[in-house]
Amino acid sequence: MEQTYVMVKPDGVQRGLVGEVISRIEKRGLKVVALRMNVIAEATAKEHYGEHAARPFFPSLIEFITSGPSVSMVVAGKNAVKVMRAINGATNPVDAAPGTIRGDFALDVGRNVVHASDSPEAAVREIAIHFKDSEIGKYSRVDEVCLYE
Ligand code: YYY
Ligand code: MG
Repeated sequence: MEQTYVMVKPDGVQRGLVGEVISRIEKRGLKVVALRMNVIAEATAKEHYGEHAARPFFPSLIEFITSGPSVSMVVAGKNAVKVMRAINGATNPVDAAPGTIRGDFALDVGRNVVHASDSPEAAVREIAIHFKDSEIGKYSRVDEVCLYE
């Protein structure tokens, strides 16, 4: 099963949206296999968002993402990377469709509630930044027999 890295950002935590986000992930059939709430260290945030280091929004992005507790997850399932990006919606909430997390709960690109890896390669990289192998659980959902053909 494919795995992806998902974060409920500090705005999502402070707005009480952790349960809403996890609920959408679980209802879709994806499986949460690792979960932690913590304040992400600055160095970790810079590594995580390294591809954006030269962008003008980088300093404010790092400041925001380390400003309070966030929730990190590893989410597994068939096409988990692509499905999770679709659940989150477009980066800028103004372009995010209703029914997506960002389309339902956000207005500003810098306060878009959630993160998810944008490719399988990025997922492997990001999972390794945030979790040890031993922190990733292995279990079956009892509904997998119905979810998968
Ligand atoms: O992967 P995703 O989160 O959908 O978007 P990215 O293009 O990777 O940007 C990461 C993060 O940076 C975005 O979720 C909000 C923030 N950001 C911003 O504050 N201003 C921008 N113009 C673009 C991105
Ligand atoms: Mg991204």
